[in-house]
Amino acid sequence: MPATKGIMFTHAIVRRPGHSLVLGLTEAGLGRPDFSRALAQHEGYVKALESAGLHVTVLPALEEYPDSCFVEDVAVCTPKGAILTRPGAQSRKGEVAHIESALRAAFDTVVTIDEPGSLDGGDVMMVGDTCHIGLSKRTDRAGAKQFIEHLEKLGLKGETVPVSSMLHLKTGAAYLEDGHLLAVEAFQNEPAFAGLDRHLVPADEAYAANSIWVNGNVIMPAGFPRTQAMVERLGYRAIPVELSEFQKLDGGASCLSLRF
Ligand code: CIR
Repeated sequence: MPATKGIMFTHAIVRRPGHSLVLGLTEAGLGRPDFSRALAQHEGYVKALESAGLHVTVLPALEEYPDSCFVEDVAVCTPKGAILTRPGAQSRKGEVAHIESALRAAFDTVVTIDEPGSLDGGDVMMVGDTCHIGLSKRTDRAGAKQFIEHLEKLGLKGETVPVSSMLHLKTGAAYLEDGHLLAVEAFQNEPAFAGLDRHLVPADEAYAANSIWVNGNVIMPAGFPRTQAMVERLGYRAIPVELSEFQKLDGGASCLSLRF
């Protein structure tokens, strides 16, 4: 396992999917998720986080918000404080109020992104003390500007990256610490990532770019053998988890938790 300099996570927050999950936003064209299978996959995901050493807080399902299990989008956790976001999708804006108390219990500093800006946590990828912020269909310049101002007050930095052809920045890129970036081909020549060692996932395994580093482990979707072999060659312990029902809603390994 590479000797990681820097962060170690101790906690994660997840939210159980509700039956309304089947009504979640999607552009994947893979059909509707099966609720029972999604619930079982979510339990497997929680076990994976625990096996990577995290204490996991499981929040109750919110039936009024079909996409609310994708907790990553409603907040960004940094070592210096948490930032509550203002999601770009109208149907998701109300989710933020429901995560606030869990974050206030864990962080001394909690700040907010306010109207008119919008920002989804799935567009924020932290590399050392710099957050790369995807400008996407969900995250706009006003949201990114507020976010960068918060980061600077916390002693961190932020810079924007254009994101097209995918939902969020982390739909197609995962920082695995130690200078390693797992990414889809679209980010092959992205100047913002010039200082990182890019490991490109095969085009037919693009979904596996949405993976997460957790304390030397990489939690990744099951069924992507070449990406898994690449991750293992880099010295990480790969933890594959079944995520097919969340893939149907454009969500993956990073979207389902907040790690800190
Ligand atoms: C959405 O469209 O908002 C959800 N169906 C999927 C969110 C996935 N989140 C993420 O990539 N961080």
